[in-house]
Amino acid sequence: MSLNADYTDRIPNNVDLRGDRRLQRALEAWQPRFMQWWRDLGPDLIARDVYLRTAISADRDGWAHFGHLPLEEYRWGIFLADREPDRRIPFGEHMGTEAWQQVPGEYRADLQRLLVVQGDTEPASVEQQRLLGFTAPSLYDLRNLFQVNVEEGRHLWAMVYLLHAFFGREGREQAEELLMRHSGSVDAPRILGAFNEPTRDWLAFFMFTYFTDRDGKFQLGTLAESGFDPLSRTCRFMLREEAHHMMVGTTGIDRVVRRTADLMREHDTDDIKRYGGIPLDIVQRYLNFHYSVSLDLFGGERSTNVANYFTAGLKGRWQEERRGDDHRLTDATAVVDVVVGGRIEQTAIPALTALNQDLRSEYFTDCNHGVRRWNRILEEAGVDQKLSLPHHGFNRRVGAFAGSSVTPGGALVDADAWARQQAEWLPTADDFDYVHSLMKPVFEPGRMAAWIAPPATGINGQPVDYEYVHLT
Ligand code: BYC
Ligand code: FE
Ligand code: FE
Repeated sequence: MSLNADYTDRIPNNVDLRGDRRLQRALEAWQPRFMQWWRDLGPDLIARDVYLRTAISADRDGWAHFGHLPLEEYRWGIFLADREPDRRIPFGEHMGTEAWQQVPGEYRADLQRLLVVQGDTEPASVEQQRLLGFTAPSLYDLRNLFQVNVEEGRHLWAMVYLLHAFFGREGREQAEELLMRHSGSVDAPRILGAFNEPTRDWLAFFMFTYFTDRDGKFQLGTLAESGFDPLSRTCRFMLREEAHHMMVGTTGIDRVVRRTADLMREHDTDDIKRYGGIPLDIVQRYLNFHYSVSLDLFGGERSTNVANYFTAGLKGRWQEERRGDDHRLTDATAVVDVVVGGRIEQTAIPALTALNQDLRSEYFTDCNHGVRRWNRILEEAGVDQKLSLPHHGFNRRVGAFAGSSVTPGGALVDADAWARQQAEWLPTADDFDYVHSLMKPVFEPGRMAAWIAPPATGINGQPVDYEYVHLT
């Protein structure tokens, strides 16, 4: 086998790496650093092998391959969705012109910034989740955690490829720095707030994959519209992997809620701690936290950054092509919230500067589907209580509500009132301690921890009691 073929085997790809030796060498130099980072800050629990899905090609049916392998042998590759012939820029001032295959000089800095922010979140989430393996509630869940982790690692590869291939020396430097910032680090934290919060336990993990990975889904959706075609194609492929992360979050919370509801009904009480379940008010507080920090990921409701990205054709709207307007928005206005004189009011601003809110409202609608699912589970179990999303002003650090105290119901209150009631709304030290006390590993095939119901189905048609992970 020639050296070339051997090398392209090491970085599976559909971007013809062999045809670009400089790029190949640059990525070859980055690969061992990635592996070092994975060993240092990736999953701490080392399993013998894990039943993983690996991306092996980008075509519609054949892209995923399942099999047991050690995590370190996962083949992190570079995959772009197929190129659409004659693709046109679907929005902004260049709308209708041919999509770019190279970076337009005037947008270089903005594009690089978007790639770096996107790329920064991927390894951050792996760092946040590194200890969870030790307390997995089942082998099925352990496998899903690892699957999410390797795919977030691949998403880092996706952004590093674009930085290396299109941004020269600066891009390579940025790719290095993606491995040097760390989640929660005091000196070199990750860029966005939510990615510096610890993911302490499995309830937090399910909330994170439901709410924070879902921000990923929506941000990737806007970048999939990008006029910069390689970015668009990369994101289209990433979105297919993201669907699994959504599934892990949605069904994870389903299962917690189901178990909680069953215990409440069986023992006819809300106080299910003594039966080893997670009380619904704790679930609600976790939900309040993860939803609100995820809303911060959309940026401010009024942003010239997002207006510039849109006008330039770099970042579109969710499902841009389905929008019935002119896709330029130069004269349109939109209504956003402002806090003035102790009241929440609405004000009209240019629609372009309100695009973060536009995306956030798409996200809100999607998040609500989950809440409705969980409430149906409660209802079917004969439990009256319901879960709900807190008001979008609740617990915000970014945007119109930063610096204000807003209750989950949407009332503006003073800082004292907030401080008095915060323990009802956000997880308390006691909540963390209690949930932590439940986090005992269950590593016997098919068995589940007592705080969570079994999943309805296994992975890839395998039974729930399949040996998804061999530990030793
Ligand atoms: N924390 O103009 P503004 C994922 C900064 S998740 C800290 O209102 P803009 C994943 C902002 O950078 C998806 N800083 O915001 C999920 C700006 O700084 P500069 C990740 C923040 O720029 C789970 C300033 O505040 N992808 O993939 O319109 C597991 C003013 O901001 C925050 C993306 O985010 C914050 N939360 O929008 C694994 C897509 N929010 O420029 C993976 C790429 C804002 O003044 N990023 N700031 O220095 C973007 O499109 C935009 O940068 C943002 C912010 C949507 C993040
Ligand atoms: Fe990702
Ligand atoms: Fe994800």
